[in-house]
Amino acid sequence: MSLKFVTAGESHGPGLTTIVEGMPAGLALDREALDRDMARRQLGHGRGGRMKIETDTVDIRSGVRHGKTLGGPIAVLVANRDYANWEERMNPWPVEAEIEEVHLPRPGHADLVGIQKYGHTDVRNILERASARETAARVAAGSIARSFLNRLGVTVRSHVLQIASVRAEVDPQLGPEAFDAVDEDPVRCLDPEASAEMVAEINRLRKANESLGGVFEVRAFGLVPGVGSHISWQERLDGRLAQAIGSIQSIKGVEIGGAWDVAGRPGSAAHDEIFWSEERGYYRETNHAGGLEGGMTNGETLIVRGAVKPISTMTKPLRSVDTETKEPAAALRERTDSTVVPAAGVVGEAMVCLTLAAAYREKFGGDHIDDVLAALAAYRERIGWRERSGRPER
Ligand code: EPS
Repeated sequence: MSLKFVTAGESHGPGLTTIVEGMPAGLALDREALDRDMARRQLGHGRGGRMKIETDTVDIRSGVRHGKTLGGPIAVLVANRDYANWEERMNPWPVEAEIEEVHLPRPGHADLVGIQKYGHTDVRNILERASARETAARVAAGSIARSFLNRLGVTVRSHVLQIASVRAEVDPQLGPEAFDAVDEDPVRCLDPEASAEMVAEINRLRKANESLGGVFEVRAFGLVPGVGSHISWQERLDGRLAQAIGSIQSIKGVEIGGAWDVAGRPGSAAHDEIFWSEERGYYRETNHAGGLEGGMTNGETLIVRGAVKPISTMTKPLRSVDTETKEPAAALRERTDSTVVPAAGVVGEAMVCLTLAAAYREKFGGDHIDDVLAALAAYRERIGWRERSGRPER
């Protein structure tokens, strides 16, 4: 059994679509919980005017009946309300009006390489699909995956570690409950002092027409050991997570656990020593590995981070070239966000949920959710696994 998902849609087209295939039957989905994830992706100080236009919700078109999955592909639509303002420019069919082409590629965006590769003259044919608007569809799919994981006792959370040069101090041992109020913080940061500095930095750099990058962290609690595998490169969960996080728009780096720090330590200070007690079974007192050893979960909290580059649409555009005249020109200047790091954390959660859900589907199989739960219980019994901090919510 495998879990797959695909997204379709352009930023200013009629809407986004995702199809999630491989969910077991009988899984309860909560419409409000799905819409809550959609709204969480729209949060964060530093977003632009577009977020005032959109109120993203999931419109389920197949695969679910009376709130439970049927076992078939689940199709979800997310409407683009802004399409009303773009109906001529983005219409799937020919229109009467003369539509001006975009010829000013932005450094850092897909614009220039995209028109070369796909043979377009209009940069809009590239930027519409390359846009991070697509992440709304990923979050819809990820929220379905999250519902599945929650039933298996797995909780996935995120927070912002850094915006521009401001870095938060966050205890690596925090449990899932520490994240309960993170969405109430303007930049989804757990360190109030750093949060205030991040907001000030966004305000300062926004006035200077700058965009800002940063780092988010995703943690998954309640995982059993042995999800993923050491036996082949495709099955190594660290590699799969790196691909999933690295595929998010604007991500330029992925870190598992404290990887960049660990790289500079001697071996004796880099690994998580193994202990055993009657009450806890096997456990560790540190988690430098970020919950992964040999491409498999080891039962500790999974920790994965994404480095987000500053958004490449600039209000004070960088130098570029007009692709028609080949003359020097300022890059395209469009309405934009100053920073998306808080939202990127929510997208990171979605990608981690989808990756973990896929690995759980492969390991435990099952056509009905009760089959999955029975297989999981039998496995936990076999390895003598004790309950950990995951907290089923819905
Ligand atoms: C984006 C540009 C902005 C963002 C958009 C991603 O869109 P617009 O040009 O319409 O203002 O708001 O993100 C979203 C719409 C979203 O839902 O996250 C880009 O160029 O990538």
